[in-house]
Amino acid sequence: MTTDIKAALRRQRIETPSWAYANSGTRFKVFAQKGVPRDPYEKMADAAQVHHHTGVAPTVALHIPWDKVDDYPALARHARDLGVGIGAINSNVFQDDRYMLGSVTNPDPAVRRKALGHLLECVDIMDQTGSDTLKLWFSDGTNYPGQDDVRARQDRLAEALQVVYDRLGEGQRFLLEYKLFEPAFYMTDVPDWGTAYAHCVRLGPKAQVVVDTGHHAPGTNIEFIVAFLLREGKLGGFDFNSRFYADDDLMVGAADPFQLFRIMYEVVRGGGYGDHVAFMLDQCHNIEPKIPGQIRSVMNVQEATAKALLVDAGALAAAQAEGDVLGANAVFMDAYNTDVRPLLAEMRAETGLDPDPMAAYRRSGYADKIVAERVGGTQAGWGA
Ligand code: AOS
Ligand code: ZN
Ligand code: ZN
Repeated sequence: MTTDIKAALRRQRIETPSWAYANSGTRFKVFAQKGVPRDPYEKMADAAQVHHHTGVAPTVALHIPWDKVDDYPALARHARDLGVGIGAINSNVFQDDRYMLGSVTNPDPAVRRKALGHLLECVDIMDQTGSDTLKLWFSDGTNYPGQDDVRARQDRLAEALQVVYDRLGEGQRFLLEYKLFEPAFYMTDVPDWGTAYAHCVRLGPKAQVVVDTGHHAPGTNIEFIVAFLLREGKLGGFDFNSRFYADDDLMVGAADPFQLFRIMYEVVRGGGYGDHVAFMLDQCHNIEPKIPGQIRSVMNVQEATAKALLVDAGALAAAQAEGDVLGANAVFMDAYNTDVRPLLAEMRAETGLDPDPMAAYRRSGYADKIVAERVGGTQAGWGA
């Protein structure tokens, strides 16, 4: 059993986001850190460190235009030379003045064309980098009742999604992300999984839903959404993070490790623990150092996964069939309450990694090296 679990954990792939290595903050203050990358090439180098020490983070998500370069194949080659690949391409139709009233749902057709042009450019970048996944998040929505026609906005969204869908090549897909609120306050055009799901179902198999764990109302049963989407073949992946209040983008598994376990259990139970559900991190490290922040997050996902894999499926099914409420719950909690850190340490050692990735990174001297080397130029920041 432990051998199977270790083998499954060895196969896990967790994608880190390029923007996690850049400076970030709140609308009140960005606290710049020394040694932060100055361009996408340096972001790839930092991501490679996370993979080097954990062994399970072989891809990096790009965000366009934050990671805009002249030569995408060269960026992909650079990443490959460092031991990592390009993961999902994240589009950005929320930072241009013209998107004040929306991007693909904007009442002005010229603005809609501009937004669509960007999304198509992102598919071009997928072609050039070998990425197979486009991640679509729209900040579109309205602030006041009556501000725009809610129904017409859905039509405009569907129209744009169809064009992007038709442009996807063989082996490419897009993931549609939903978010309850923000930046729009009254109405968001893709506010929940149901909306994202309905659009994806209409489009076909290359359109799937991505669950950003921070994008729900407090108390939402996210694992139910996961179970449902998996059952329908529509769960494309996760943007993992933690929230206390809203879209806080804190380290995954930090605020509510039990929730992360429950989510991972449904992933395992629903057969989503394979290649097609992408485990991506979508986090910002505002006050903690970035590379170890990502390493910690990867380890948190691994721990939740190990616990999910430990659930005794036979004993659970038997207790459930007998209507043994307390027995079933005990089987579930036994797995959650198991300390899986020794198992993970063992698994890492068996693959030639240091059993303690955090300590290994600290000892590596990489943090001091980038502080010394990365002088001059402009540090990358969230949004630039
Ligand atoms: C925004 O709230 C979403 O989480 C998106 O995934 C976004 O593109 C990403 O967080 C980068 O800002
Ligand atoms: Zn996200
Ligand atoms: Zn978010």
